Amino acid sequence: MTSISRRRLVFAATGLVAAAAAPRLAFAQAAMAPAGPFKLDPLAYPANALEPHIDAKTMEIHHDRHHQAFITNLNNLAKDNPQIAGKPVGEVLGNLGAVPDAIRTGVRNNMGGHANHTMFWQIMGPNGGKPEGALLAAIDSDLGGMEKLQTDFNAAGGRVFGSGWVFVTVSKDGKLAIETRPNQDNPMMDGKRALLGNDVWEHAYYLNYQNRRADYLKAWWNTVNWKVVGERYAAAKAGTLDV
Ligand code: MN3
Repeated sequence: MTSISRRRLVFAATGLVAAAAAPRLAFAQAAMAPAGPFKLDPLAYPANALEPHIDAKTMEIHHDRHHQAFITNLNNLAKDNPQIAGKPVGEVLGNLGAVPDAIRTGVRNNMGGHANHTMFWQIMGPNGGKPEGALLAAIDSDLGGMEKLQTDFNAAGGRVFGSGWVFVTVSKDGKLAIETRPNQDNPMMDGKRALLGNDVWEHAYYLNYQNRRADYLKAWWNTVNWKVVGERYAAAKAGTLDV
């Protein structure tokens, strides 16, 4: 057999396998991501990029399954209520009273979850640097500096009973505060924005930390991307930060 015909055979065999596998793969992808206006953005870094602070398996399950579930639920809600996808997320969550009664709780939980997790993936990353400039000045003046921010934020996150989030919020005039929210509520629901936040639902840390939420809260600071947080701070003050 010449090398050309051998190559053809290999190609043909590979093509057969690919052809046989294609419909099933397409079906699996369709089942995971039904058509709809809401989409899950891929992580901007590999799932293992935040190790050892957050392990790759936790990142994969958290992003690909937990966040995807919010997207799937939103797309199901949008089938009969396409208006929920017609405005920026921050606008919908900022005026939940305008959402029909029948879907308000679903939108609150799932769009809140979508917003919270979109922010969460954005503000983490490898080689996160340090806060600088106007952001650092605001942390110093409003939160008593970086050390006090971390101590108070970790304490607040430790006090969340059940599932929820701990945030540094930013008000319209740029003032920072440490606040918590239950479930998937988001500061946009009362006219503020999340500058940064940490997920203290058990799914965010249980594989690696089990019941040691305090250790997770402490280690999590190593994952914060301060460049992105600085950009979010500028956008929040300019009124252009959506989620
Ligand atoms: Mn989560």
